[in-house]
Amino acid sequence: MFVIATAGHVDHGKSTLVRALTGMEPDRWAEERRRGMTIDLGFAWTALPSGRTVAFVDVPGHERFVTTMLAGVGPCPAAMIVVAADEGWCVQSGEHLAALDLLGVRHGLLVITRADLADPAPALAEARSRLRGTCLETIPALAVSGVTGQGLPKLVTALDRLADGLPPTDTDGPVRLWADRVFTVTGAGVVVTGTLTAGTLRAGQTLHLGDEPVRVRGLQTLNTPADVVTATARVAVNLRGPVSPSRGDALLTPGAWHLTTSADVRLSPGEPPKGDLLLHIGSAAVPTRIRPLGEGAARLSFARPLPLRVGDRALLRNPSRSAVTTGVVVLDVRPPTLTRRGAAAARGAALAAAGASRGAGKDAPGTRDAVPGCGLPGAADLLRWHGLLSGADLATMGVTAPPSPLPGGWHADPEHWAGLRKALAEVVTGAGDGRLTVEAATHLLGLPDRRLTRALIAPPLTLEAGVIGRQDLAPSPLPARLRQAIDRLRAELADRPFQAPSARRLTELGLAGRNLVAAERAGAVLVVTAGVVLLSDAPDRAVERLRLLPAPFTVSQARVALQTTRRVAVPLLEMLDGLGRTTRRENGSRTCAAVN
Ligand SMILES: Nc1nc2c(ncn2[C@@H]2O[C@H](COP(=O)(O)OP(=O)(O)OP(=O)(O)O)[C@@H](O)[C@H]2O)c(=O)[nH]1
Ligand SMILES: [Mg+2]
Repeated sequence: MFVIATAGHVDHGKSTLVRALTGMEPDRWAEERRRGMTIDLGFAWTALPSGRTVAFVDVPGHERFVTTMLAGVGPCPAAMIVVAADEGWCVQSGEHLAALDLLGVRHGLLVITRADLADPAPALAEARSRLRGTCLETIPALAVSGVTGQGLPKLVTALDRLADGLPPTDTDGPVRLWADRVFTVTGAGVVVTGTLTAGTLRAGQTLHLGDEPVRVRGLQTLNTPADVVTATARVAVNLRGPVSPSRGDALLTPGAWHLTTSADVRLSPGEPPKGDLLLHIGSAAVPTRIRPLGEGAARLSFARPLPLRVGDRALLRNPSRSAVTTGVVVLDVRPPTLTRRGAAAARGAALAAAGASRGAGKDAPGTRDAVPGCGLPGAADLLRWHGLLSGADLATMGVTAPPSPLPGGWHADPEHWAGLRKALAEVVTGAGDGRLTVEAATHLLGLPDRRLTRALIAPPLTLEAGVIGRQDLAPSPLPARLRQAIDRLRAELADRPFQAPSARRLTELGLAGRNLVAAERAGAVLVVTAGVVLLSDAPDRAVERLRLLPAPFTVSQARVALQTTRRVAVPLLEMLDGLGRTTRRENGSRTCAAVN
């Protein structure tokens, strides 16, 4: 299917043309027919000579309904600009063209209609000159009449050719279906309609409405029930459960989108807009504040979270005016806080330079244009800004991750990685006796994954039995008595590593007070909680055993598997939770983390 939105000044004949092409009524409301004008979005479709279906999203031309117009055009890959031969180019012809241009819509047709009322040549010449310099400059043009039908066969052929020239859709990509109509069907519940521009929808699947999971009860496309609908398509999604979406909300593939209340963007050239603004993206119009950062970049803050990706194009509009003067391209959806003096200007400069670095993402082949001469940030840019990101982070931000040499699918900026390596050497050196467990180092560096700490270990750092040391710094020798005490403890715990000795036994062994602190510092023992002392590899060994349990497991199953008492099992599990190696569920049961 091919979806195209109309555009053009009020009363120029958009709906008449859609009606003539499809035999369907795009003006659904009685009030629209009474007033002879489109107020809300209209939907109509027909088969083209090739057999392909074309669906129209018919928008209102009146300046009062510009938000509705933008909601219709926002998700559409192509536009049909309609100009009346007898009236020529008018104010909203220009405003709609500007919006399409700022959105980067570069596929379309210029249709001079009402050609039965006046010679279309002057209107065509005027429109052609207005298109010059926009991304719709070279679209084909035709003259027609929606009343007499003259020129319509040629228009039908031109629509087919336009569809042939559209880039292929990503039917495997994540779904972001912007709701452009929401209604309730008695007995069936809420239905959301929209233009599906990427991905595939299936009846029965779970989607996210914002961050709420919702089940798809049923699907329709063009009034026909379907089990599967692939992009590009007009689709109606019947949702299960007590949800109350509205126009501008998006149905999302779970986990594939980052919802954000702020984003850093590149502004289209010109004076940055000021004051209270509306951001138009997809079918949404969201109150937005702007903070210019210089060099054509700005930080936007939204009144509600939006599913945005790097490369998204959107419009900023002053709500008191119909004209859209500013377009934006999203550069970062997790903008770093700007607290230090000069941070805003530095950020502006960094954003302006985005896309220049090697490995930067080129504008994805799609139906929207990049700002000429300006690339989009790629993985290298995002890593420079964020230091460390997982492959999944990069994907939800809208950037393809290059293969990573790091474990766990992590990606690091080379400079940040070098800084972390230095910081690790420093914390290990500062640890008194120059030894630190991997767990402690992970915590001190604030790293999200112990495997990263391991990957950071390089000479002169060494790793032995879960303890990082320095080969150039001989560990300060423990007093012989303490070493003997530790050896005795090791022997006692050899068979039952989780049977922590009692406080009395620890004292007998000579492992209390300052001796215990020294032994822990040396990485020989682990104080799980006051009075519960195990060997330092206890977390690794515990996870090994817990992994063999069916998940989720209870404390008492864990206690049995670890062959210990609740006195040890409870604080040890809590420590594992804190290390991110187990996850506690609401009912108190636990699972082992996938990343360990
Ligand atoms: N003679 C003639 N009249 C037309 C033609 N197209 C539209 N009209 C008339 O122009 C008026 C406006 O047509 P619409 O199709 O409602 O215009 P529109 O662009 O959809 O208007 P809005 O949706 O309100 O922006 C109606 O009275 C139509 O009958 C045409 O090709 N020839
Ligand atoms: Mg209309």
